[in-house]
Amino acid sequence: MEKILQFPKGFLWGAATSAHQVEGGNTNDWSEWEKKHAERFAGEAKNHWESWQQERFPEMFDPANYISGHATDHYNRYEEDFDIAKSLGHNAHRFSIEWSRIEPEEGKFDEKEIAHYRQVLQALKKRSLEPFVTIWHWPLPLWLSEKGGWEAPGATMYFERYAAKLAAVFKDEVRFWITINESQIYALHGYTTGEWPPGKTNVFLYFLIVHKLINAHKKAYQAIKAIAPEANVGIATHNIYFEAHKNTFINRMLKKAVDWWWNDYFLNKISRHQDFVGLNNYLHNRIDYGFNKNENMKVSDMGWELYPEALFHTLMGLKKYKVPVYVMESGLADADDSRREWFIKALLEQVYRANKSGVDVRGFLYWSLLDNFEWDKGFWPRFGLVAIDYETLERKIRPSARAYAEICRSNSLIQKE
Ligand code: IFM
Repeated sequence: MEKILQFPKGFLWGAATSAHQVEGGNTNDWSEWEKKHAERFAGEAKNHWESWQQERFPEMFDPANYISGHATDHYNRYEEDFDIAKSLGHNAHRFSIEWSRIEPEEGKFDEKEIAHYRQVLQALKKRSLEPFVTIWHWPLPLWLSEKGGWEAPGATMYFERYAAKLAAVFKDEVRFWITINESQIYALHGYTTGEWPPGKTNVFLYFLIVHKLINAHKKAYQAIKAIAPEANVGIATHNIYFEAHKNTFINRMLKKAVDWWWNDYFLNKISRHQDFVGLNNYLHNRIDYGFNKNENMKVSDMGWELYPEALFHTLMGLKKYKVPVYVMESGLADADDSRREWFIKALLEQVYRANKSGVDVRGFLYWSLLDNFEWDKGFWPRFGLVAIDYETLERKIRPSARAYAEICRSNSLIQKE
């Protein structure tokens, strides 16, 4: 038996990227961090990954894997990449603007780079791809990291000024602004585990930075709306489905606590300063008198559980905010493309289910359009609809991308029962 799941008219379909992960040639606090830590990351890989991962991805032992370098050279090849997106039936695309390019020196905006991103936006428009523009997807300009990054007294003001500049120069081209990508993940890795720049392990700073980011979003929201009142402004939140296994009292209480802090705290604080919620969802965390008690029946190359229902539950958790929701990221690392088609279809069944259950989901952006630089993991995880040969920079469309294209083009999914 087959059933056709029809998505709402005007639903936005596409994929996402971020500047530092695909552009190449960036100089910022992340590129400095890479140079300092590449040898260590390569040396530590044997303790971090299971033997099946070490066998399949020996690149993880090579320090070069951890240097973003020319990445996919998307900075120069965006036209070719958008042609591919268009050929795959996409009608939307999410990307980020690199702060260190726009403001390489404190208070000095680079007109050449502004012109570059204008061309990027025009290239999207020419192909009828609706841009979703992320203002900040993690790296900081060197001048700001030298002042202490988000700890610097003026950090919120610097961000507001940068966001206002983007709104002023691109107000006619951009309808959807995402101020901050995954504040939770940034604060966690930068300030508690110390795995990411600035490499701090200080819980006090962690809470301080979360609150600075809340403030930064609110200020940027107000600045953008003052310049472009019609613009839609929100964040991309990294929400996790915390499941209280067997519904016991203790598991329910643990779930309540982590939902409150991880999934809802930031969104509650900005609830009067958002026109939509952007959801990034990858994770399910089963609570059974402790966290991460997942069954892991199916996993991605990174060992993350493939549990599509997590997307339904995280979407349902956003209903209370009473604004439209866009899935800004969901996807998997799957180098041999053996699970991607199944996973995308299973995710979309959950989006459909959430829509039917009253969540106003208006778009789905797969992570990612291209294979890219996965931060401290480097290049070996392959998230792309399009495979990149990092030697030749040749692009190859994966079969799963063609299956996703049929869904995008028909605005529907055939469900086999
Ligand atoms: O690659 C990242 C992206 O930068 C933010 N969201 C999660 C993705 C996969 O880890």
